[in-house]
Amino acid sequence: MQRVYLGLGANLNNPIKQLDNAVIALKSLPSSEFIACSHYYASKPMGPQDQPDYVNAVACINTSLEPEQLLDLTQAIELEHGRVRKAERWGARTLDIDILLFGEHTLNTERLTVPHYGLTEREFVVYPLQEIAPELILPSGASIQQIVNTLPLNDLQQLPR
Ligand code: PH2
Ligand code: MG
Ligand code: MG
Repeated sequence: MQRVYLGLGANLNNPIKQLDNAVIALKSLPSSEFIACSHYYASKPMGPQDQPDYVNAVACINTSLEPEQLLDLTQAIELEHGRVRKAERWGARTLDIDILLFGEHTLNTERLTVPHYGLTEREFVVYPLQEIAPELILPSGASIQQIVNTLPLNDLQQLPR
């Protein structure tokens, strides 16, 4: 059984509803137990600025799935919720589910880089992660608290539940 943290993001088609649906779908993943989801956070777009603001959150599950099995299932959830893969890097999307951390593992396969490469630089990942896992230590040895201390909020806003 591994503890896995997932980054959730959306900025099209009622982003809050997209995240609600993602949480419902994560609760029915096979061989997995849903542990928690952070508050939702409104965030300014990273990347192209001519796109709507995002809503982001971090969810936690325990799973006995293999990393690539989990990736298949989270990609299926993205597609079920209307995600269209586009060429534009960092462009708008209805639902994005990123595997941030997979237990203590460091993975570098064709399909998966874990920890997620942008994790420590993105306020919309780091703050919600700290909310649900304040004692977390990353595989690099850095604590989530240390990372929060070096990362400005950059307009991130916790939304009421
Ligand atoms: N995701 C992107 C591109 N830019 N900006 C914010 N604020 N939140 C995101 O989740 C996000 C982004 C592509 O994955
Ligand atoms: Mg993604
Ligand atoms: Mg992403």
